[in-house]
Amino acid sequence: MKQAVTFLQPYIEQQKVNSMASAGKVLLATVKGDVHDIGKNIVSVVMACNGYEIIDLGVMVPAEEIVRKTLELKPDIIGLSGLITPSLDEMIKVVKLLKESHVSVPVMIGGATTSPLHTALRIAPQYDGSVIWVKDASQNAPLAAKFINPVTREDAKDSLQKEQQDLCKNESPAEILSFEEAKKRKPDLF
Ligand code: B12
Repeated sequence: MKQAVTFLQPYIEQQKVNSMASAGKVLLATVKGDVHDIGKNIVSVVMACNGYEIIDLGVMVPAEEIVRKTLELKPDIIGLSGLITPSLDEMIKVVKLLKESHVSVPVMIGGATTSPLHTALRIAPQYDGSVIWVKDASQNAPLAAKFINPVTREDAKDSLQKEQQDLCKNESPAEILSFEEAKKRKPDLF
C-alpha cells in the first residue's frame, strides 16, 4: 500500500498544484503509548487522495507534541488514532490539553477500541470543539469536509451535539451490587 502511494504521490501533488487548492490541513497521530498505525495510514492515504494536506506525526505521540504541532501548523482538523484501551484515556488528555491551549478545531477519533459512546460520554465533554467518532476510513473525507466548510460546519456541529446528547441520555449508570448480592448472582457454569 505504502509503495503504491509513494508511486502515486507525485501525481496527486501535481493534481493539487493544478487545482491550486487544498481541501484542508489534517493533523494525524496515534496517541502516546500506542504503536498501531495501519488504520491511521489508511486514513492518511484516503484523505490525501481527497485533496487534504496531511501532517502525520506518526505513532506514540505525546499529547504535548500534538498540541505543540497544532499551535505551530494550525490544522483545520485533527485526527487521533488509538487501538489499545489506554489510548482512550490518552485521547481525553489530548483534548483537555488542546482546550487549555485555547484550541477548538474539530477532532476526529478512530481506531478499534474507540466508540461513539466513549467519544460522546468521555472525550467530547472535555473539549470546546466538535469531537467526531469515525468508524472507518471511507467516512473521513466527507465528514471532515462537513466540519471544515464554513457553510455546513454549524449544522454539522449541531447535529453531532444532538446525536451525542441522545447517546449519553440512553446510557444508564452501571448498577453497583453489594459483594453478597454479586455472589448470589454468580453464573451456574457446571
Ligand atoms: C496489527 C495489530 C498489531 C500490530 C500493529 C502493527 C502496526 N504497524 O500497526 C502489532 C503486532 C505491532 C501489535 C502490537 C500490539 N497489540 Co495489536 N493488534 C493488531 C490487530 C491484529 C489489527 C489492527 C489493525 O491494524 N487493524 C486494521 C486497521 C485497518 O483497522 P483500524 O486500525 O481499526 O482502522 C480503521 C478504523 O478503526 C479507522 N481508524 C483508525 N484510526 C483512525 C484515526 C482517525 C483519525 C480516524 C478518523 C479513523 C481511524 O479507520 C481505519 C480504516 O478503516 C488488532 C486486532 C483487531 N482486530 O483490531 C490488535 C489489537 C489492537 N492489539 C492489541 C494489543 C493488546 C496489542 C499489544 C499491547 C500486544 C502486546 N501485549 O504487546 C501491542 C501494542 C503495543 C503498544 N504499545 O501499542 C489488542 C488491543 C486490546 C485492547 N483493547 O487494548 C487488539 C485489539 C488485539 C486483541 N483482540 O487483543 N498489534
